[in-house]
Amino acid sequence: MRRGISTDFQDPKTTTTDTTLPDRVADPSLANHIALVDDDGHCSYAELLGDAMAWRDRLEPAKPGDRIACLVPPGRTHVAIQLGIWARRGIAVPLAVSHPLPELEYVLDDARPAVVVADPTLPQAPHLETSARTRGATTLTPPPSPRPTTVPTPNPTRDPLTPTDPALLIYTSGTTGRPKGVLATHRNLTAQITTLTAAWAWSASDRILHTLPLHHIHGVVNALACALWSGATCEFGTRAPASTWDRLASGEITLFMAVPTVYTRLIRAWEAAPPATRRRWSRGAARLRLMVSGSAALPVDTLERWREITGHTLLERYGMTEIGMALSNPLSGERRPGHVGPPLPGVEARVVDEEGRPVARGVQGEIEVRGPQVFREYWGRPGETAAALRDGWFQTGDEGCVEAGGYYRILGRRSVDIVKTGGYKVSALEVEEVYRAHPAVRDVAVVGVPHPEWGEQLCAAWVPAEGFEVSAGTEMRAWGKERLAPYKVPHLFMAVPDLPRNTMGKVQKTAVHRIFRE
Ligand code: MLC
Ligand code: AMP
Repeated sequence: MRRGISTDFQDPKTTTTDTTLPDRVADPSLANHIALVDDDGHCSYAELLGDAMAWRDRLEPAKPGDRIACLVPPGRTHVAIQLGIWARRGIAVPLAVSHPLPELEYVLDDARPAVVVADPTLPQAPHLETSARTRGATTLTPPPSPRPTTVPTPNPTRDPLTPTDPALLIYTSGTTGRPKGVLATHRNLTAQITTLTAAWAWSASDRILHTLPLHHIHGVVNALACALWSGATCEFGTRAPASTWDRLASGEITLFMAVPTVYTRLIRAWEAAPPATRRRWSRGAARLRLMVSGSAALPVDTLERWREITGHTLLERYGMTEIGMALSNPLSGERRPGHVGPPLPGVEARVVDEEGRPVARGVQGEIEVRGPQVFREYWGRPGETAAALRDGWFQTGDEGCVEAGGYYRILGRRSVDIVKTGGYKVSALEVEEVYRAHPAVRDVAVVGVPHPEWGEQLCAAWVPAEGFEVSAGTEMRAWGKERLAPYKVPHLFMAVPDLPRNTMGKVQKTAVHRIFRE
């Protein structure tokens, strides 16, 4: 039985590939270190574990391997629930707090959680609870703040967590329409985390400003899990650019990670600020040790402007929900603009042709990735899991090439129907399917058009149904927001008499692109 904070996790005195994130969090030497900072204050690793053990007990109805869904905003409660789920050997299914009910119900139907935890202050919570109960799940509500003091109690009858236990189910859009659940085991997560903590030299003296959502790996793994693994402090901040700048300039933050859209917004806020504020922000931000960009291509002019403002050359890296991070510019050494660097330690990557044969340096092809960080399966979709892997290599669907020094460059995507907007991946087919149900829509084609802020912006060309008036774009957006995640709703709508088609009758997406670009 373990000393110290909790007996539920293994002693991490020596970290191996079998050490799990909860083991690390339970390291007694961290007990008094600040783990998290959120709107309610800060908590130590001991307090976080106390909360986690209380959640382990509250999640009683769940058995090992059960899915437990969590609709709780980023902060101490969210993290404690995640650790409590793992203490029960359950699978954490983080739900997006920005999603409307139909998106959340889709995840309930697909993941079939045994327990759903919903924060009652969120507008979707009462409806989600009803939907969850209708589907046979138990619903739980976090206690209101301030939290009661929790005393961790060991649970000696519980089976210990094993590295091959499934840990995390993240929903991500794919080429086949509705989102798929990407299942990672604890061993996958350990591999994803340890390659980053080593490559970016995380330590217990780090403090990250965390402004990312917790239903995607950028926020869950790269920012939160790496901080907890390292015994560092994770501070949850707001997305408002001025408050982000103030925290970056505070002198307390050592690390920051964001998608390119956020850097673009921070640059805009800096340019609009008075000279004294600019000087304070720039001076303060220069003191961070590392700033990272990822989840979408970082435009070279954004990288250069950020360098002028803060003195930091953003470290750009490349990853994916299914594989964690695969390629990264170095912490020390050349961070090459427009490139995502060589493979991270422990990750194998290559570029292949249509037949899966590796191509020569400089030649464009599909990027494939192999290694212990690659996910276990698409939840409930064995056929799609098998199709995504070729001889153990995961086919990313991204096009790239390898250049001098082994640095990769991302050149595009195989499918025109995958769009990256503000760092979120969206399936154009899924959006089209939803809009086809609109009574005024006879047909619709959705594309991602290059955009200075969003990277790509979703645009929809639609054919009005006979007898219906053309709805305004704002009405179309409002209709979509009731059914889709906000970032899946096109920003631009254009009514057209017909969609451009080829001789086979297939919609020509490049022609639809042209409509919006022109
Ligand atoms: C919000 N909106 C978006 C959007 N986010 N539209 C398109 N794309 C997006 N990403 C909508 C809002 O609903 C709103 O509509 C309008 O745009 C303006 O919203 P906002 O309030 O200004 O946006 P905000 O809520 O601040 O969100 C912007 C953002 C967010 C950039 C902070 O999109 C975000 O957190 N992105 C990060 C996503 C992420 O973590 N990706 C990682 C995936 S993992 P209206 O009509 O109300 O005005 C991965 C692997 C890897 O990719 O390599 O990391
Ligand atoms: P997701 O499926 O949400 O995990 O998104 C993964 C996708 O984001 C990848 O397949 C890439 O298309 C894209 N991506 C991530 N990082 C980068 C980057 N640095 N440059 C270009 N695209 C990126």
